[in-house]
Amino acid sequence: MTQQIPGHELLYSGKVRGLYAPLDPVTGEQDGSRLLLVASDRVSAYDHVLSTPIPDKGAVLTQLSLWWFDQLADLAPHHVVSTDVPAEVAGRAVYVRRLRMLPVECVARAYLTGGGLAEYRADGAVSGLTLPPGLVDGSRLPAPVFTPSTKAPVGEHDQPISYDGVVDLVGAGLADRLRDLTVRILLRGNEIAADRGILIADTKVEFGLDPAQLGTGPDGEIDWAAVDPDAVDVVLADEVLTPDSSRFWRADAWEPGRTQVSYDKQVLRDWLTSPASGWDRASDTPPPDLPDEVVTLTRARYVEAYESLTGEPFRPGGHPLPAP
Ligand code: PZK
Repeated sequence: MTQQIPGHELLYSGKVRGLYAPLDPVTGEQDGSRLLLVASDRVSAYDHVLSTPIPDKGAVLTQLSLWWFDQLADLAPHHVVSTDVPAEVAGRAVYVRRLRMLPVECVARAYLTGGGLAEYRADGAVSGLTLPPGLVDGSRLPAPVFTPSTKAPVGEHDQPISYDGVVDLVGAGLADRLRDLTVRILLRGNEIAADRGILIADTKVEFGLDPAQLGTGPDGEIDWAAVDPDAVDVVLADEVLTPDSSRFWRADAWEPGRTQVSYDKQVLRDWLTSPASGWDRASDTPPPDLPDEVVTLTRARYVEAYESLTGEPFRPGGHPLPAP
């Protein structure tokens, strides 16, 4: 299922990505300071990982994340160390600093939909924050809100938690840093994306701390609340502002009051739920293979998102053309 990479040991595999530890070529021991984060071409829809890959999806998302890290560099340091990766994952992997990850999924929402909308309909609030009345699916919020969740084990869904829940997990100082950084990242993302015709409804980011600044090694329990939040860098990790970590909408099609069209996955969802697929979403059966047209159109959507946002042509290897 998950790819083997010579000289690396697989540590975790998510639905569509894998995390590897590079091994010392002499001792065969893990290099405790770095990880290789690999994005595959797999795509998920309706809680299934589809059997048909989307060519170049892993490279598009990796290159887009790298571009965003650069756009966000004045807000937060990031974990990327090098893009010089093994040939079998070229363009779709990065070496990163091995951090101690904070046990919170940091979510911010600029528009109301999905789980946030469900909470609002039930309580008039999201993550304990009361919102104005009359909001509908797709409404822009008066200001982005921090709606964190706990990290669920692979295969399970994250559970929303209140801000006080984050304070209990990491202490008041780190909780405030996480909220502030997450909201600023979404604000900056939308400032940039708005000029390119894209709305970023919400996003999930993850942060880690440098073990060297904690006085601990790569393993062992950490009392997060005992960390002085002003004595450590809160490092932006994982991927950032990609279509897998965020909801992208086309600005010109935004119409509050209905489910918005997904920038990347709409073609795929429409086909899966059409009679043409022969698939019943409510059944326990896996979705069928995708037809070539759906694959081609979905790939084009990912490439279009990359090119619209960055203003640069997508190149699978991520390498600029040599100067003439
Ligand atoms: C880390 N994940 C999530 C991502 C997966 C799982 N820089 C880092 N240091 C230590 N740990 C992580 C990171 C990062 N990024 C990320 N889990 C741990 C994840 C991709 C594939 F299977």
